[in-house]
Amino acid sequence: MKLIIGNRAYSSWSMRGWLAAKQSGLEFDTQIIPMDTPEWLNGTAKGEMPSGKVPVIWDGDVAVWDSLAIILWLADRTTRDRYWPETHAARALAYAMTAEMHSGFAALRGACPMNLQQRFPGFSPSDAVRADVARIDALWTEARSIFGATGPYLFGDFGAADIMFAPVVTRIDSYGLKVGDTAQAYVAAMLAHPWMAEWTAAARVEDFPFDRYPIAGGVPASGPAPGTASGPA
Ligand SMILES: N[C@@H](CCC(=O)N[C@@H](CS)C(=O)NCC(=O)O)C(=O)O
Repeated sequence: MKLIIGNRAYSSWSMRGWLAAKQSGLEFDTQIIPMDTPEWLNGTAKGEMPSGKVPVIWDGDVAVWDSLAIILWLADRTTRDRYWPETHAARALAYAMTAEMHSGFAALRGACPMNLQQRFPGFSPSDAVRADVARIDALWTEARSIFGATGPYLFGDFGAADIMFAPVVTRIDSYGLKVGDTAQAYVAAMLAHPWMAEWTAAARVEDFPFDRYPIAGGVPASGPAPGTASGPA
């Protein structure tokens, strides 16, 4: 399989596609297509992207684009249990919150683009951003409290819901957004996940010209990657 992604530091959707591919346990190659190059902007770099967007996974001659579709495809290719919790009630919540994440939280997404090369110590969230964060906090707390006994992730074991919320975890960290204790412990667990640490370390040293960033008000997110012994928890 070949996974096509954009800039690791900025492409939240690519992060999901990559985590989904890792979770499959299947062999895959990763191809980075830097965003906003002349070839990206004129479309010539997008020949293998049916929607003109990343991520895309090519499984033989089958293309699957969109991070959620990639999870669904890879769950079919492996087992549903690799991605989704087992009991009906847990699975219902996992499906619903995953879908809510995929189609919602526009205020948070708009105001706090994922950026793994910067932190925003003085960021002041709008009421709309606070409302999105409060809803996410409630969802995470519900999943962790009711279904999270077997491990530190939303439904205990790492799975699709964690993959879908992974970029939000990084935003809470980068923008210093306040969540309750249960959600904060979940953020720490996610940032310490080896795949999150691996992605973040690669994102920190990425050096593609990219005019959309850096974002004003940010400071370099230098130092060890989150999840390492001396990095932020
Ligand atoms: N819903 C899609 C969204 C994919 C998406 O918007 N990707 C962005 C990069 S993060 C993209 O490729 N945008 C095209 C562009 O910037 O030209 C998914 O979940 O994969």
